[in-house]
Amino acid sequence: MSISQAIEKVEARYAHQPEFIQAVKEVALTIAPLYDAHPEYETFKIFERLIEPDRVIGFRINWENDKGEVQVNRGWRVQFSNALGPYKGGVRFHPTVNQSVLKFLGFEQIFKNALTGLPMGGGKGGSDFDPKGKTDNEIRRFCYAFMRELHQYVSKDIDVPAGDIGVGGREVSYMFAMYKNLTHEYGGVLTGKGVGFGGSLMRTEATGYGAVYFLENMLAAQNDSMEGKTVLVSGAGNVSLHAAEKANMLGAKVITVSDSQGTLYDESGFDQEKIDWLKKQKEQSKPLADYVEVFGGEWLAKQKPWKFKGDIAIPSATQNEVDEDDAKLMVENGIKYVAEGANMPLTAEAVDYVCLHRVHYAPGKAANAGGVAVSALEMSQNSVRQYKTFEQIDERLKAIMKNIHDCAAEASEKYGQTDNGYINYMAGANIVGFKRVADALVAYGILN
Ligand code: NDP
Ligand code: 2IT
Repeated sequence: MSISQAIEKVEARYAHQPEFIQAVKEVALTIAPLYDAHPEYETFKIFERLIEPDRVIGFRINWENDKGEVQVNRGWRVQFSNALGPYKGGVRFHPTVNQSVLKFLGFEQIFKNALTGLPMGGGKGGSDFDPKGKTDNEIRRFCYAFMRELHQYVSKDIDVPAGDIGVGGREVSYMFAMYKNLTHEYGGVLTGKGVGFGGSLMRTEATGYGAVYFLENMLAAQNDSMEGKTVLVSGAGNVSLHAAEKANMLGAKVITVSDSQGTLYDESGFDQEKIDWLKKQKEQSKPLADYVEVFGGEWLAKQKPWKFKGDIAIPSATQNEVDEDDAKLMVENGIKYVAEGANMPLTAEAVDYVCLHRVHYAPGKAANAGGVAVSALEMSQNSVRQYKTFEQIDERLKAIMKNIHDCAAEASEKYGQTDNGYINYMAGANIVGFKRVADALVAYGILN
């Protein structure tokens, strides 16, 4: 079955899973030069195999709210591919979670994890549980109930979940506690654990910092740097605020963050004091809009950040947050670099638009791989039962992000995707990630 036939099959079989189709098509349409150069991939039906997860585990989660009322949610774990290591990927708690979203995330995770060069397969999990407005007791009861189901399917050598939207250090700790309670095993089953009971230093910062390290490499490839650049960030969660923090540390000026309620604009830029305030505010689930009373700036209810002028955009909230109209605004407003902090924040049309206008574009599976890379470092620290310093992890993270950048850039050149100095990071990253997984699958024969 050719790649185009495989796409047709996915479209017919999973017509009700648009995000999954979108993620599959992006990979399919960019790996053709690699596929053509490796006839064994077709013989072994590698693409056809990789678009079907090893398994999708679904379950029901019963839990009790503070009023003692029984609540019912749905949960899943998509174990996509363990060709390169244990299934690895985050857990998302958000009302929009469904199988399409988790399959797109799990599919991308296979290639992202391969790009890190560390031994991890790809997976993703989550629930349609909405953490908004829930008390700490309710979050705890939900996390316990979620892991009561999930624990049967995961372990440090089988499948290692972590955080994602709606799941941070607090939730991982509750889930880890339940896993330990049920299995009597104190190991590296989840990453993003608290530092002091198995967590790695820098895991919290890793995705946002890593995205900015990736940007530094993109800029360096154009003889440019972060210094003095104006940056638009979307989202105000873990990835966004750490991306803003690192960009600020490197001398750039971040003028926007946002959340599901709107955009916060501060033309003087978010310095460390303001970022610390934002972190605290979001941690307490309080409105971003309160910022204006404390520091000034402007709150734009129900608006996105892309109407402002800038050099760099780091969309870091959620999938498909940037549509073609937003991409047009970015180009009009002078954006020259887009690094995806979130997974698939640009629609396919938005990607086409920015690339057509020669905006340097780093897809999430390359730019936001720093989080899962430090998760892999957490797994290895758990295995040897020794911990590295913040500086040691930071050095590793920088080296990993540089390596991902350089491998993607080289593949773009090698497979004829670089056009007059314009590097196609999407094609490069997909080719490198896909090749690593495909070569392992060919070596295994037809198992996996
Ligand atoms: P958080 O839960 O910490 O923050 C999510 C942020 O995005 C919040 O500001 C939230 O706003 C906003 N947001 C979420 N959904 C929507 C929506 N439907 N519309 C508008 N805004 C929305 O999540 P993370 O920072 O961890 O994750 C952000 C993105 O980064 C996701 O795509 C995730 O998959 C990706 N990612 C995360 C990694 C990690 O290590 N955490 C690693 C790699 C990628 P509000 O607070 O109002 O809900
Ligand atoms: O999308 C992602 O890479 C994550 N949410 C982090 C996954 C992980 O296992 O650290």
